[in-house]
Amino acid sequence: MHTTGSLVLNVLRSSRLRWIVVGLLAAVVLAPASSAHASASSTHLAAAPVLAVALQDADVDADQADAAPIVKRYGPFEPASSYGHRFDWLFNFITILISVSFLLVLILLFIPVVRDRAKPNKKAHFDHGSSLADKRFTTIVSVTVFIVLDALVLYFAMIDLREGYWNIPRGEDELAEAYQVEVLGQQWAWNFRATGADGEFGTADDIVTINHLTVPQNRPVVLNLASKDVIHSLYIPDMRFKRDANPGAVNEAWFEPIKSGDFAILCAELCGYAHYQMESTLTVLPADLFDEWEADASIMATAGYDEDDTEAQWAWDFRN
Ligand SMILES: [Cu+2]
Repeated sequence: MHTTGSLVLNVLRSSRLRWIVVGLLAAVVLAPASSAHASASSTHLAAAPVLAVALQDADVDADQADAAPIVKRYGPFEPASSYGHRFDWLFNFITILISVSFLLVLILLFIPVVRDRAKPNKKAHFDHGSSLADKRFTTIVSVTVFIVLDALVLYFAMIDLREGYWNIPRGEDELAEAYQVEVLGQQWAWNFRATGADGEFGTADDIVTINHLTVPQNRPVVLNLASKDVIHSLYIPDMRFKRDANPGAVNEAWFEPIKSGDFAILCAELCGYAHYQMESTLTVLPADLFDEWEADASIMATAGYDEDDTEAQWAWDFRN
């Protein structure tokens, strides 16, 4: 207790540390006040199409009512997409590679520290390593490390990108099997649009939702991403998926869910003070349930379609 007390006193005596303590206390006191302000401003989103709210309610019915709530996890978790294991493998590979290198460097540093430690009558000798032999040794070690670590990681990363992340289903045959979605980011919500039963974007039966995307299991989900205002980034950790949504451009991406259930969707680009409100839900339904859901949602969308609501008609020609 005595040492804890004197430590606190020492901290308060040091002027720089004192300000850090004051800052931390201020952060603790002010944090609840600022989040209250943010949620008060979220009422702006009430202007979003009524249809989306209706659909959100609709897909929580019957089949979804007993679905488990999203579990907040902090730590490694199994990928839920067909290419997720690739990125996990690469991540583990890099972690092991740099851990081994780190240990090796520590050992190499430790050997001379122990071997050449201070002894009576032994004087330290300073060497700037400027001889030709030293330069040669340094060059060989640097080039070897670069080739073994960086080039190897780059090589595996390129394979995963080419065969996984960049391998977007293209062409009529592949697209016919895929589920197409247009994603429009805005401060602070995700707008999702699917074609509905007619397979065409920009028609009355488009399934438009806010902060909730429903997709089929075991079918590629092909996405077009854009933004209304600033840069956002669609992030679905379980799918090992992340892609930016930029204003003035349409980005293409894809993933294939191999597990059904509810998963978290986030925005991974700090896009303003209510950035956190973009937390959304991805629902992956097995094929039969999905077909039912799609048919229902399409009918409801047609029923709720309002020609005059131009703000809700943001579809574009799907890019692929
Ligand atoms: Cu955002």
